[in-house]
Amino acid sequence: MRCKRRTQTPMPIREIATKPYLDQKFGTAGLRKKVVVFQQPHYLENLLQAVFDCVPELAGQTLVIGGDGRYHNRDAIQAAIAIAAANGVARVIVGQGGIVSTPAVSHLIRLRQAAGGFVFSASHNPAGPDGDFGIKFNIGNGGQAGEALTDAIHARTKALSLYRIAEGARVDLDRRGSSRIEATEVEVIDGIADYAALMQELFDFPRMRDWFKRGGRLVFDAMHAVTGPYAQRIFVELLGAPASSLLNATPLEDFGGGHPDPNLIYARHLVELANAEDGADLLAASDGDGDRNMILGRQQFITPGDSLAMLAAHLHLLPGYREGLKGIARSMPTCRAADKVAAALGIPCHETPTGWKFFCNLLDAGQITICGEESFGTGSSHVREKDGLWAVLAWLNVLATTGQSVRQLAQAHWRRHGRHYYARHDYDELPTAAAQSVMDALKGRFAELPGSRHGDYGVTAADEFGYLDPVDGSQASAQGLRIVFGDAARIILRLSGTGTKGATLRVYFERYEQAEDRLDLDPSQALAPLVALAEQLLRLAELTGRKAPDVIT
Ligand code: VG1
Ligand code: CO
Repeated sequence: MRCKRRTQTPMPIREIATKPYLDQKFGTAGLRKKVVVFQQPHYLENLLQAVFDCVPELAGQTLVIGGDGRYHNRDAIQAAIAIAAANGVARVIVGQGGIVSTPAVSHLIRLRQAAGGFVFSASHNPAGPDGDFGIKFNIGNGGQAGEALTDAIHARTKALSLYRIAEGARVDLDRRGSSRIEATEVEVIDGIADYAALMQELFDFPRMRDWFKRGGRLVFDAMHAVTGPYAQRIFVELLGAPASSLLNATPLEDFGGGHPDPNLIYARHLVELANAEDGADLLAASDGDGDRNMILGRQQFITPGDSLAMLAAHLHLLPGYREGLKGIARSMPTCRAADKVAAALGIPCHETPTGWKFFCNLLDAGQITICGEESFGTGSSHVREKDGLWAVLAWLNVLATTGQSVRQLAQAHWRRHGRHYYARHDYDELPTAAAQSVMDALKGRFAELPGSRHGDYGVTAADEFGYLDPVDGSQASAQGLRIVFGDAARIILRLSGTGTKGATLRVYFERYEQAEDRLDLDPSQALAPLVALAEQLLRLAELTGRKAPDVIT
């Protein structure tokens, strides 16, 4: 038996005094704050200690750590390793350079049977010294901690007076290999390889290689965030796409000053490329931490809700999904296109609150195979996070397998299932009271609205969405307000849970059309009557003082 030296360690484990923090509450996806907030002495340490206190099984087990490469990523990772070591974690697995995308962290947790993982990211929120930072904590199934746990962590952060840390511990994040801090083994790994291997199990790589050989053209924009190296490995090295297929593929600490949010505003240049005469066959982008995706084809933007529905309709053609789909889920504000596909396939379609964590129980219980959100999130049972590159590969595989273009696939889909025109209007950085007043005013009209008519639309229901998890019976209340006009349309209102300044009000519009001559309308014109109606019903200009939304996606 080997004898462990326990005294005179070079990196003593210290208990350091901290004050309780009151603002460490997790939102829709982790905790997000300005970088300067995270840079306060003991702030991150306090939060991490609260996690270790609330998840005692991390001691003696494996912890995965990754991040999106943004400013403060490396410092946060060093702190997390030192605190993990002081809290008895047996093994820390961290991505080289601190780079691991959110879906790849989810996969690593599952692959290495870790007890949990940290993702340091504020997703698409701008980065840099004046930007945002964030942390997500994922549990052993690879999914984000649920509300019961994050509430317990929050309670703990408000009570802590000490945290434990292996003082002075520093790991060379750029060199792959193992080292030790006290009794903890720290493994710096290639954060791309295991994820790329998983994609090769799910998708038909030879067929996609062939698609490129036959002249198929892809443009993928990594927006200077985490997916650059993944795209390089998968599209260029494994699939043989020309290197010129990739835009902004080097991760930068400030994301190049940009806003890596793949949508019609922040990835506008892709829309222009798609509309160009000689546009590529598939154009796509991902966000800061690699979990979102935007899909376009030549002359055709695919809304996230349509992407979910169209992928659901074709998924059985792809190697990892030959057995067919068990079920589909979408977040409540996501358009109901997926419901039509589920009905046609004779499988259930679940409606969940916003935030990927609500899909995880359904995925774990084997009740769904694919799920998605209107916010450019799509994913499947392969991990417990939404997965941007997965969605791009799924589309690529569908194109390669069917031989059809994105536009042909979309049009055939709408002819069969009808089309859901869709848009989201965001009012950013509102005073909290103004945002709340819009919500309250609508709630105040819930009794009178059902049965009322407004132009072409009759209200069939007006309510606040709540969710009863069919797997564990947990409940989530106050998950958004809905005005439902039967199958024809919906207007939905929610307050964001990811912002770092003021309140963000989101208004979602959905209009369904089945008539052959209404399948190819200009989306913003198709939605104009509903937008006008919302202005009347919600008094947005009056209550917010804003003439128009800040962002339309
Ligand atoms: C937004 C989106 C939601 C998404 C969440 C996290 O939340 O609406 O659909 O799951 O961001 O996305 P909210 O509460 O601001 O509406 V991301 O790419 O973390 O990581
Ligand atoms: Co994200």
